[in-house]
Amino acid sequence: MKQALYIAVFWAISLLLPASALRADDAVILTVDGKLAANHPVDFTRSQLEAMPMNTIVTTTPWHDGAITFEGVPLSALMKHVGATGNRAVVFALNNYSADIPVDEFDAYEPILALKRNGEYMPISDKGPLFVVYPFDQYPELKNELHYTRSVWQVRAISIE
Ligand SMILES: Nc1nc2c(c(=O)[nH]1)N[C@H]1C(S)=C(S)[C@@H](COP(=O)(O)O)O[C@H]1N2
Ligand SMILES: [Mo]
Repeated sequence: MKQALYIAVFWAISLLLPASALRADDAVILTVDGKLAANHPVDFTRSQLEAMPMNTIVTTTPWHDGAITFEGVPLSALMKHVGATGNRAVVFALNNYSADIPVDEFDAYEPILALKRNGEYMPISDKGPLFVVYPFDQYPELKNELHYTRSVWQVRAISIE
């Protein structure tokens, strides 16, 4: 009987919580696969990404007005975390867009996989949940079409080749 009561209580709590609160902690938002130390794909929830060293980039972009503060995981740190051994990262978006980025560039320019823009998580409808952001203002040589094509938003997966 006690067990039935516990089940009823958990069920009642789950109905009261907004779906987003339940999803935030256990939904996989990023999968990294390909040439990795582990011979299998590695999944990340938002909190697992946030447990990694985070970095902030303040920059203008072609898609926003004025300087924006982006916060997220440096792609170089993500590569170390998964033990990437390939030299090319193919970044896939939820809309099936993809772009190739040489892994070297993650060390050279320290782009981040941004989770937040001006302190707020980004919804899918506004370039979230993950957005490859380069420090364009710090390295003006990045302000070209090639690096705009590498600025993948709505990122869902990265394949190391
Ligand atoms: N998820 C996603 N990211 C994307 C794209 C896209 O279609 N989907 N287009 C890319 C390309 S080709 C460019 S040039 C830039 C700029 O896109 P815009 O011209 O639509 O602003 O975003 C890049 N990031
Ligand atoms: Mo483009």
